[in-house]
Amino acid sequence: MPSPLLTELDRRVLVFDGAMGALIHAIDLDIERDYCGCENCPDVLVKSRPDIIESIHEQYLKAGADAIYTDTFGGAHHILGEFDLQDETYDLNTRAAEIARSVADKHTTSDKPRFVIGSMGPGTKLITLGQIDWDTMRASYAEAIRGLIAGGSDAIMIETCQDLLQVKCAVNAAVDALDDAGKSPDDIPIMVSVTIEQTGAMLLGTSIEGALSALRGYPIASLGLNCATGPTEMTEHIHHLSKHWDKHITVLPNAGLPALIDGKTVYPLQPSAFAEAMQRFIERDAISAAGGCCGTTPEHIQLLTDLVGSRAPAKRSPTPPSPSVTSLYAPTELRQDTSFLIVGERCNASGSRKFKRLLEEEDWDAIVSLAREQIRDGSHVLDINVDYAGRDNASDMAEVVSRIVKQVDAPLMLDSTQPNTIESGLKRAAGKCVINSANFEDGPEKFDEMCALAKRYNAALVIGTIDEDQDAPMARTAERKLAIATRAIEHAGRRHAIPVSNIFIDPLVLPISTGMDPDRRSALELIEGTRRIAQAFPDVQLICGLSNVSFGLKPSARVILNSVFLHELVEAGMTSAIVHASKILPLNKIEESHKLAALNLIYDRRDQSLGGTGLPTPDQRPESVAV
Ligand code: THG
Repeated sequence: MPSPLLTELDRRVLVFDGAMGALIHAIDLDIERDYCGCENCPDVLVKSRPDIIESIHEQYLKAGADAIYTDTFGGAHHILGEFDLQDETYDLNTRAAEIARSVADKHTTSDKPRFVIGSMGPGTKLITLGQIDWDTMRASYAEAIRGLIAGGSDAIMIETCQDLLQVKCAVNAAVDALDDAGKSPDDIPIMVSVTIEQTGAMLLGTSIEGALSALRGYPIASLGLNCATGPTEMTEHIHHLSKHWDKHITVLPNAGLPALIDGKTVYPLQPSAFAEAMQRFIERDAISAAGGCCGTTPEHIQLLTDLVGSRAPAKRSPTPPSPSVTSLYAPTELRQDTSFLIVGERCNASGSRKFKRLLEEEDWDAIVSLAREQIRDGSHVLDINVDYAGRDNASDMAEVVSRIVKQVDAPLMLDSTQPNTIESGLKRAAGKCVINSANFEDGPEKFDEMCALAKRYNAALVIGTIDEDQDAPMARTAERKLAIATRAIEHAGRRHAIPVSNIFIDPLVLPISTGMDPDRRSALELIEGTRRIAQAFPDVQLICGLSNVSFGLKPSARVILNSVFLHELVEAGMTSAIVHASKILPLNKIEESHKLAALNLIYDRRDQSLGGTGLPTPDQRPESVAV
């Protein structure tokens, strides 16, 4: 059954309720009797004092609220654990939802249905800060959500979010819990509300642009803001969502910025000023739901209801943000206007002697420095490859990623042949990552496994043009590169709903310096393959591991060949490359004769001058492959 809440949200602007904590605190409660000895755990009141929670719901519904939040802000297993109440997780959530449900049903009329929103707060432990891990948090939220669903919630609201990893984890918990209950996010929508501090970013530094990029692609019905500030400070962020987010927007500010008066926290914004500020969001930004957070009262909600009336949401035509990946902080567009997306290659155990040594020595600080150095040299994204026989790769990935995400402002490309190594990184990167890579070499099952990871963690995905062909799995001709790319894009789209702009096709750079005859055409087949794939799929990203082309040549020759080859590839439609950024020269810095020599090699023009570059002539190889 389509969600009644979503149907109503399409029809009119809804008013959500206001603060619960302050109304509870206003009542003189006994720590032993009412809080069961758990001071500061309002979640327990649904058992010990349901009358209080009922009366707060009553007050908001009487004030006209269309939806009320369950008293479960701290109701997940890992949060209740701080009070030794973890075993009550399911019961407390069920009970809280049942209480809200019965009061909401009592106030429901044919022209004004009332809704129950299952609330889930962030808790006190964040994955990005290493205070809890993904699996523990996911199980914890899933249990709470099963209770919220059993008690009759109309929606799951992941609210007051500070860490994108927590949001991604909670969304996955919700999808799983809904699935267990035989439901989908179309029946019981998943809503997300992030908290942007006065600094202009989430607690861990994420901008609204970063949050939007990292969360777009999840099956969430709404994205909005709550807490931390009053409406005024939310203006720019809401405006950004209004311009670029194509689903519902919810706004629940505090009653202004708090002031400390006589030792008490006071929220200054009066109901009329609050409602006026919200009116601007409704009219100008076409938000779908308005309510209040800290410091708001039933009076605030009453004025808001009067003002909203039964108006329909304003119209807007959001433009989707450009395809991007993100660090913990901000997005990086996948299409770079005057350049290509530069992916730093050096954090790679088989691509850098230095990185391999640092990994052996477990010198994590120096690894972070190497990552940072690449950003300074111009990389937009960092490739991370810790595959190394004899070490625990998943654990190395965890160490490296959890450090880099906090200390370097760069989106990550997690590079491994093993899904569990990649997942270990995904569980620790708050932003939107790229998975490197999937292919059909071991059949569609392993390919599907990588696609499933891309979906679960909302990551982009590199796909190499390799298939099950036993004799020659790697596509060597332009034609096969296009054929495998086509199969991969269609498969990922049809089976996994991965949009084409989230896919990087890697048409495979092979060394042209081996001296072996079949390798001579590799570069030009790659250029032609790139051209055909870019033409057939204008929105797909194209990537390659550039330095592979010149394996075995001496360093000065590699710089020339790599740089000239990259230029040809970008002309043909390559949008991204894994490179050593400081070793790419602009063409005007390369001597004409050297450039010509590189082009002769790339296009397999035999018997042509090589201009003293140290590059082998096509018919000289391999003797001159001097390193
Ligand atoms: N496609 C995709 N991913 C990839 C590759 C690819 N990931 C790994 C690799 N290929 C791209 N990365 C590198 C990294 C380093 C080098 C080449 C490719 C390299 N390193 C020097 C060498 O081996 O001679 C070492 C330099 C040093 O020790 O500092 O050339 O194709 N999707």
